[in-house]
Amino acid sequence: MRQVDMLVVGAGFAGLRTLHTFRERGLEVAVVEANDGLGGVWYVNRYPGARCDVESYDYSLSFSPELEQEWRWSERYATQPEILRYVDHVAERFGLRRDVHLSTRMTRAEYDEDAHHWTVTTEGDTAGTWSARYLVMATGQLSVTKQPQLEGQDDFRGRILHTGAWPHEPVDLSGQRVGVIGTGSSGTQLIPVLAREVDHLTVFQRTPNFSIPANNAPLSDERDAEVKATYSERRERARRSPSGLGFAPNKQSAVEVPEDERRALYEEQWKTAGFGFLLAFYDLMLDERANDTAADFIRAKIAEKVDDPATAERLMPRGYPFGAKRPPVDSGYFEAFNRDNVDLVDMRDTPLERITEKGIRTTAEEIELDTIVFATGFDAMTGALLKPEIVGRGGRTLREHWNSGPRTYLGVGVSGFPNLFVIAGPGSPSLLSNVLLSIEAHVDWIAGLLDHAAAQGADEIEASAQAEVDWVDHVNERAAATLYPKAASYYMGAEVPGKPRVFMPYVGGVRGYRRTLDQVAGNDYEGFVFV
Ligand code: N01
Repeated sequence: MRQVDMLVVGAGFAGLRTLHTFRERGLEVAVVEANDGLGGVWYVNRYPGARCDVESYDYSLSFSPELEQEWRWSERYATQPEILRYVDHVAERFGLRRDVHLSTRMTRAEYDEDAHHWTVTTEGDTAGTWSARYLVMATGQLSVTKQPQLEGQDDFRGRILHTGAWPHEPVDLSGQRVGVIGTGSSGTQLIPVLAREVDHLTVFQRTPNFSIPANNAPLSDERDAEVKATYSERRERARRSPSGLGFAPNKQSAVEVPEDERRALYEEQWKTAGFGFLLAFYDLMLDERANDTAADFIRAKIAEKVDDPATAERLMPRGYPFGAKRPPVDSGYFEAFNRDNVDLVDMRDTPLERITEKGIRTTAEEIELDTIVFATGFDAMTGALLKPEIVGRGGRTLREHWNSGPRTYLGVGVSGFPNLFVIAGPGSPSLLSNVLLSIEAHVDWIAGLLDHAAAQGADEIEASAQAEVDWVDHVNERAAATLYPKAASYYMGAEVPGKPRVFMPYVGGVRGYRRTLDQVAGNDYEGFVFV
């Protein structure tokens, strides 16, 4: 049995930051990673067009000023290969690789109540058993792909790909007839790029999306110098902002400003803000009338961009508030439908009946395809946490504990599962924030928590049952006061049939959440029990 102080599951940004931080603090840390490379989502989401929709300067690690200064991002929004190069650079620079066990999947973990440690089983290259005082789940929120099991799928003679598990070798789709199922962030990034490459592209849309233009651009040396001269202020602004993206919320209400002023502001945000468009007015996610003004604006933009009025109409989202499903940030998504080689199949009018040998049959026709791409997303937020068997106090599994939805205290600890910590998971701002900033905040806060335990000579840290109940209630109350629950989104667990419908991330914002974390720490980490 291998003994370590801390076993970290996952070698994406969260796992690597955890490894670095706790190794620096003198703990013996090992990371196990199921993939055969570092980078988590950025290692596997290699589809053409994949890029981050948070600005590069903000979607990067902040713990090392030297790292900040030496890395040169090339574009406002970095592509997946560039982010992966950054991950490799970070791993090299801080000597992280030596403690990462690749191609090694954690399958089971059981808490030993007498010894106060976790016994963890792994399969793969470093198969075996581990004993660790602390178990950190840095498994990501979007790492288990949702692979639809459509009727006839095995009959298809062509190739089936998934955006979230894209092959590592080059995929040449030129001259092919390709079908893409799914129009979330992955689909909207992929579609305009594929449209230029393939012979014919058919997009199968189930729910239209409110997509915002990225306005991506290369970063000049002047811009780079400007950001780097005041990087710490930029980071601080991000930490104090609701989303962790640094946008100061507009304190005006969308329904209280005169129409021409509102329109002018939307126009300006449309050209510059990317994801920040959601913060054009403070009440967009609070008041349906306010939200309608943004939704109408976006629908009008779709009408402007798409030449064929019937196609434009089918691409216009209706029936749920803008922002309640995570809005994609695109580069030429709607414009792609103006191409002669791109067709839209609206699955609300003509549902998909089955996959055939030759392609996809809808209720209206059979569409012949060489390749089908599933851009169908992930079992979000809880997928990777519930995949392995995690057995806590009294033999109770995490799956049992979470059978009506995820329950955490502050998104960090779980009652009944001592010394287990989750990074940027359910119950924290997580996917509603700049997740890199949220990851770093969690790692640093857990470091303080462990120091506090050490100062008391405690071997065991556990969220109390009451603290967890109160936090889950608070998470739900905050969500219920917004428009978020009004869409069938993956925030709500709606993406996987049968998954409990509860709102999973914390909508209270990065700034408010940080205040809560500070308060809890200041009150001797109240809500945690130290033994
Ligand atoms: O997945 P999604 P994604 N039959 O769940 C459709 C992050 N991300 O991979 O809406 C037919 O958003 C589904 O339809 P519906 C980002 O956080 C970031 O695109 O359920 N259709 C939807 O259209 C993002 O939000 C970047 O009706 C089916 C699509 O597939 C998250 O990852 C880039 C279906 C799934 O959309 C997930 O994005 C990419 C079925 N059986 C991703 N099942 C950045 O830029 C699903 N759909 C950082």
